[in-house]
Amino acid sequence: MNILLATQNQGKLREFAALFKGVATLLFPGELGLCLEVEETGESFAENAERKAQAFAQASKLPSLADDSGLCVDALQGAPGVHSARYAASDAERIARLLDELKGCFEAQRAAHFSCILCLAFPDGRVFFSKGECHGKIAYAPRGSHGFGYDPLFELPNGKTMAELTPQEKALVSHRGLAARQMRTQLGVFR
Ligand code: ITT
Repeated sequence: MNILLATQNQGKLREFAALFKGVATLLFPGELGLCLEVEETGESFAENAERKAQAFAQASKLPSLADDSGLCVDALQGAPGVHSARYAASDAERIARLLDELKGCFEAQRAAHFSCILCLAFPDGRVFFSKGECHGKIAYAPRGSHGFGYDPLFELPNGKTMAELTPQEKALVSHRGLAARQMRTQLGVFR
């Protein structure tokens, strides 16, 4: 089955290529000369994932898989959440802003989780969802060089940040890995 990945995020693209290896043939928007800017005006990850998946499925006439994800911090009442990508202009600035907002927050107040909703949309309008969450806390300083986004600041229960995990280790525990495995199970039914 050919599936178009409805994302412009290079970090997500790399992870999906590994997560769906052998299950589906993934196509990337660039390969099809497709450049779509979908406004993420939804108030939930699910709404935004569906918006992106539907837009790409309609434009390409191919089954399209979108990921809407983000980091939810307890002490910030779930922020940055659906606004994670727009929290600041670059990964470094997003990390700096988060550290700044958590200044003075002790260990117990730094709980956070990554959330990921996947939506697979078919050109005929059918949509399928899967979900994954990964719980941990916000470190006091960034560590590690793997991954992308907030990974260097997200500390897992084993004491390592997500950016200190290899891509294979991240796939086993991450919000995206969990959601992808759930979607892969559903794809078994669709094939
Ligand atoms: P697309 O909409 O094109 O897929 P995006 O980066 O705008 O790309 P989102 O709106 O879903 O995607 O924003 C998710 C943001 O949350 C992302 O840009 C990162 O900053 C953060 N994020 C999501 N998953 C992450 C992960 O596995 N590791 C670190 N940060 C992550």
